[in-house]
Amino acid sequence: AMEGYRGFLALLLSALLVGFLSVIFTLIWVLHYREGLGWDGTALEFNWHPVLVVTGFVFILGIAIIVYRLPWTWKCSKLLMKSIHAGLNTVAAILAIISLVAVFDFHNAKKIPNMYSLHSWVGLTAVILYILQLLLGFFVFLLPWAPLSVRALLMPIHVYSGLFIFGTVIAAVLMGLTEKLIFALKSPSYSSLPPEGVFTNTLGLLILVFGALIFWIVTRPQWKRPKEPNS
Ligand code: ASC
Repeated sequence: AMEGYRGFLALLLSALLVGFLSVIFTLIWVLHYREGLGWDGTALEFNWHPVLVVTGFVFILGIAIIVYRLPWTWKCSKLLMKSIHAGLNTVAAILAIISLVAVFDFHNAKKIPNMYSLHSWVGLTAVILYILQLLLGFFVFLLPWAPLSVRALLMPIHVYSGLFIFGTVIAAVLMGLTEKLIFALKSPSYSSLPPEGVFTNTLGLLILVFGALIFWIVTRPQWKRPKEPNS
């Protein structure tokens, strides 16, 4: 059990470090290599899109997925842990929605077409599924009214959907980084591997590694929260 605990801590600290670095890299990208942040219909407003997506939809969602795995919370009530899980996911959903407002607002101000790219289709699919997942989780698992039979039936779907959405977000992020670099890097072009290309490719790899660590942590059966007799 001690060995398992040390392994868990090593993986958790690695995930926190890589997730935190992903957020920092995104900030450095928009503040140093791009034009910075603002809310004025220009590229400064667009830049909120990657910042809010990586902070909310990648980092906070990743933490929300593994929050039941933290051994020191196992003596906390299930209701408290569900509230933390729901609260983190609500914050992530709000950031994801503001990130969409930023990009649509920027497109409309600049007369750039909306919803034509694969990035936008995959990303919007993830946001819609996430909102449905949040509502399902709230009404079925957090509020006390749903019978145990309904909870037991929907729990595997909730777990599967959560991981599917997380994976879909990471796929959308990688496509978004790619298309932004192809659009924005003209001279020197992306194909000549300028410093911004190297930096942002590295950001993409960090996000992929964060996803890999969260997926590993959450799929270890021995790291699951011990189940209470009547829940
Ligand atoms: C819940 C909860 C669980 C599951 C279980 C059904 O609401 O706290 O552990 O649903 O009861 O599998």
